[in-house]
Amino acid sequence: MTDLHRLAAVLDEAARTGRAVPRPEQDYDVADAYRVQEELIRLRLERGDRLAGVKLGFTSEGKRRQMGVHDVIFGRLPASSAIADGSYVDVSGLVHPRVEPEVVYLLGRRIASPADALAPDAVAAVAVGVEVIDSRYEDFRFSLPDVIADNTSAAGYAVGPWQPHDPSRWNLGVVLEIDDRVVHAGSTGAILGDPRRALAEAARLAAQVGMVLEEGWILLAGAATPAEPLLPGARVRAEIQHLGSVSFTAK
Ligand code: OOG
Repeated sequence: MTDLHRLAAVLDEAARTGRAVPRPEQDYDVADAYRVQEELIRLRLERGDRLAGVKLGFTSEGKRRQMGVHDVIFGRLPASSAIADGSYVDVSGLVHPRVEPEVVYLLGRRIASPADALAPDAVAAVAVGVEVIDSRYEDFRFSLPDVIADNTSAAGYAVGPWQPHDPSRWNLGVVLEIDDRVVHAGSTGAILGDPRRALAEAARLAAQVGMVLEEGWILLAGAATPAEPLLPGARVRAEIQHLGSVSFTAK
């Protein structure tokens, strides 16, 4: 466990300095990786941050193929990494950021078990989002435990205007644009085969690590398309059919 504590400190430092680190040499499993993630988040909360929600990763085939990883993963979203819709975002402190379009759910109740995720008031609203991911590992290369330990590469998230949740609209067109050019297009149906499964999946993974999802938190359901490098000056915009759009500019 000492080594795992050290890994959390190394990843925390890498995120704060924007300097990539080599992958750990030690072997550790997924359960240990979630312990590292918890410790990494504890360090942030100790510095005054709070949790705004959680995220899923590798929920679409496009992302799994891009990264060569095959299981759904779960990460935590510090409130300080929120990006206001329409704002300018300083990306100079990041290592090698990428962006990806997301479906975002607003939780309408506390979810302590996968059964709670099926309650009619579990989702209060839905929005289009953009996640900024930034692996703290050199060359954006990692094993499944490595990326879990690194809080699933989470680095920032922007959420568009909240919309009423209409569960019958689950298979919607998604585009990611950079500088008014479409760089990826897909469908929300690519997320777990149906994005309505995302909340139960998040509840299952949260329960495994002894975590409760709180009312008012957000859930990023995982990118529906591969990720795209984010360079300074880029104007990023994501749109989901019927949900509207969200944008920001990197500086
Ligand atoms: C891990 C994060 C993946 C998603 O939506 O699939 C993710 C990574 O690709 O570095 O957030």
